[in-house]
Amino acid sequence: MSIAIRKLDSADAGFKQNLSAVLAFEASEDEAIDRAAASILAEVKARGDAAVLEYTQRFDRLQAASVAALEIPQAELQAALTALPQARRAALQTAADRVRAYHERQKKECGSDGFLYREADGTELGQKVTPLDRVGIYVPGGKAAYPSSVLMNAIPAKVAGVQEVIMVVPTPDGVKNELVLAAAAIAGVDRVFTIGGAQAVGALAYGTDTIPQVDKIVGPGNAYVAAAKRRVFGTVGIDMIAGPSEILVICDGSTDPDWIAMDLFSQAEHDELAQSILLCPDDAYIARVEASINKLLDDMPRKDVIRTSLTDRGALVKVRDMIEACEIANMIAAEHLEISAEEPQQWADRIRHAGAMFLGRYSSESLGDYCAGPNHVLPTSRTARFSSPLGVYDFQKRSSIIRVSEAGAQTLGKVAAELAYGEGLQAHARSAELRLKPTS
Ligand code: HSO
Ligand code: ZN
Repeated sequence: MSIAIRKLDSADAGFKQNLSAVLAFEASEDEAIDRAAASILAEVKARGDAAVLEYTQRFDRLQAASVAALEIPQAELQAALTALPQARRAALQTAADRVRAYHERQKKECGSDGFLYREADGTELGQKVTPLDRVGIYVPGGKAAYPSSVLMNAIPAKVAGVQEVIMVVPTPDGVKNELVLAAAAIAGVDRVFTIGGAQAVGALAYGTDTIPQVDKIVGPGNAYVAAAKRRVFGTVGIDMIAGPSEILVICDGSTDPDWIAMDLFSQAEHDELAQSILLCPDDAYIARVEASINKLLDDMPRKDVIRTSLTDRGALVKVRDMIEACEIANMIAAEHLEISAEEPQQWADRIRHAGAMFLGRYSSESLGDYCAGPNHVLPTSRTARFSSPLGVYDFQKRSSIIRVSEAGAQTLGKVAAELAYGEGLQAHARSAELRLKPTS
């Protein structure tokens, strides 16, 4: 059965509206889910461990005498790593090493040591960068349990200097995902608890007798987890709320169409709501990609997910030329952008909005998902217009440094007092003026 993937042409009247309709995605904010998350959070806040135990029993059918019994000891994490087949363990290690190396470079290049400078009168001003003390990583259970995401969330935290990384992972019926545990061991996660859902978010946000309170919670989860994260924001920091995965491919028609078809599949297979779009100036090439899609789909174990995703949210778009492709790509601001072209750099120079750019035909998006090195936690749903990949900087914060000299207090004191009187704030003005030397 051939697949009914939508075809658009930028030369058609109504193209803009049609493209907007394809892109439209409203994260469903279900009120019932939000209410349920709120009540779970309130219970965990009030009753701590006891509530966590009850919800874990109710939702995950996992019974334990105490929350402490739901912690996986480090020895068990290490054992999961040792028990992996050799090739899988080596791949996990290589991925972790490369992700760590990239994020160490990010720490160095993004000026994590802060700065300090001195003005002529001796006043010193600066910025000090410090890591967060303790971070919680939510790892989903079930179909979205990705060991690679454990690496992508935990490694930048550790590189940033976070002292304690606490991972929570729902473990329905007590069935553990050994690869997730092995990834936690390799990434240097400090503590792992087999809890999940809004109750785990609450435990991390408020702390319980057993689970320490964290400063920030990162990592994707289901709708309850997302609702809970939104609600605890302010008590703790949170990362972005991730939407379905997206890939946008710009191709000049020079890449094997099978490669492009499979790249489109690679994100489509995540989720029925995932989005895969091709932009190409060559009609005949688009037809070849479509033929590849139809040829390759049947062999994919996740073909049903891929078919739904491509039919509901995918598109093959004929553009005027590569320049127009770049303009459309900026509008879409995709999570992943592949520029599969002979001379990708000239097109990459035109891109301003994309979570991650994959340049040249050998840079398949899937390499970025696992082991190229950059983070695979990326802004989705057009948020690449204003946000960035998860990085070391998400686990750091900055403090301003102000060290005013005696001479500086004279000049700044007059300026501050003047403005303070303007705001009607006498104590501010007097505080500055008390430091002024009497003029003789
Ligand atoms: N592409 C996903 C990450 C992932 N892929 C994990 C495979 N495993 C994020 O957009
Ligand atoms: Zn992926």
